[in-house]
Amino acid sequence: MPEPTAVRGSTEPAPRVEHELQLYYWMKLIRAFEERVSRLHRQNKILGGVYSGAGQEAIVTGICAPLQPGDFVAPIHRDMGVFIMRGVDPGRLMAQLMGKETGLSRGKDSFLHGGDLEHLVFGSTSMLGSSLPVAVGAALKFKMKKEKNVAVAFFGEGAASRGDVHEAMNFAGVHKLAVLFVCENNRYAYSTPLEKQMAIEDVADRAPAYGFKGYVCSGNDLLAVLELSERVIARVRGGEGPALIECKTYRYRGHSEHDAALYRDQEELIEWQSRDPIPRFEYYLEKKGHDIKRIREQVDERTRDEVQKAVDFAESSPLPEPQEALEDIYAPSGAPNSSNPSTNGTR
Ligand SMILES: Cc1ncc(C[n+]2csc(CCOP(=O)(O)OP(=O)(O)O)c2C)c(N)n1
Repeated sequence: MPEPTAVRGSTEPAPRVEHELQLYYWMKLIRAFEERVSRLHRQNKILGGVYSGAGQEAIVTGICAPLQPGDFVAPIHRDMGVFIMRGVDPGRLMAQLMGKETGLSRGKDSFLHGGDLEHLVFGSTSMLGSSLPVAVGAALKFKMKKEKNVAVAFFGEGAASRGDVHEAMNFAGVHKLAVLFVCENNRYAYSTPLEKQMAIEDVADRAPAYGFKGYVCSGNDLLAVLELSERVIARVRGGEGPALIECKTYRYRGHSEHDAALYRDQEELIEWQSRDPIPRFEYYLEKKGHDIKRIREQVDERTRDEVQKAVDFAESSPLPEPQEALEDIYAPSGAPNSSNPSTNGTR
C-alpha cells in the first residue's frame, strides 16, 4: 500500500521548529520507554494492558512540540509519549504502569486511565472516543474565560466510528472552540481493518461537515506532522475554531501485548517498518550536516539511562497500602472546583 502524500489540505510553507535534536531525542526516548514497557510486561511487572505506540512516535512528538503549558491534552491508550512530551516525569509514569504508590493515581490504576492534571493530561476512559467531549469541554472553558489555550484530543480511526466523536466535533464546530482533533489512523482497530471500519479513505473528510478544516499527513514523517501542527495550532489558538489533523500511520506491535496480530500480513508490516519515523528523521538530520552516528550514540546512551532511572524508581517504590484505596476519590475539601458540598470533608 502506498504511503499517503506527506500533507494534503495545506499549501502554505510552515515555520520550522528550531530544536531538531530535541525532537529527535523525544522520539527516541518515547520508543525506548515503550520498548522497555513491552519487555517489563513479559516479565509480569506491569499492571494491566500495554498498548504500544511503537511506530507512531512522530505523531505525539509533532503534535505536542508546539503546545504551551496551559494547553489541555486528551491522549488515547496508545499515547504514553504524550505524557513524556507534556513533561510528566518518566519515573512517575513507569510507577503508574507498575501500580505503585508513586504513580500518577497512587497505585489505583494501570496506564490506561492514569492522567496528570498537573500537566493538563487527561486520563483515557475505557469507552473509545469518550475523552473527545471532555477535551471539547476544556475548550469551552477556555472560551468562557477568554483564555488563549488549545485543547487537543487524540483518537484512533476505530474510535472515529463512535457517536461521542461526532457529537464532540459537532459541538466544537458550532461554538468555534479552540480544539484540535488528531486522528492516529493506524489502519486497524484491534483486528478490524480500515475498510471494514469506514466507507471512505480519510477520516479528515468528515471535518467540513462540522464546519471546520480537515488535513491529512503522513504520521511517519515528523516534519510533515510538524509542518501542519505548528500552523494549525496557531490558527486554532488565534480563534479560528477547531481543526482536524489525520495522521496515517501503522502500529508495529499487536493491539496490546497479548495480541500476536495474526490478522495482518507480514509484508504489510515490513513495508511500514521501512518508513520508520526515526531513521527517516535521522536521514534528514544527516543531510542537514549533523554527525548522525555520533548523535545516535549519545542519544541512545541518554535515553537508556533515563529509562533505567524510571524503572529503578518504579521498582523501588512501594505498592499502596490497602487503607489508601478510598483516598483521592473525591476532591478534597476547599479544592477550587469542588462544587458539590456533600463531598467536602470526605477523603
Ligand atoms: C466503545 C468501545 N468499543 C470497543 C472497545 C474495545 N476496544 C478497545 S481499543 C479498540 C481498538 C481501537 O482502535 P482505534 O480507535 O483505531 O485505536 P488504536 O487502538 O488502533 O490506536 C477496541 C475495539 C472499547 N474500549 N470501547
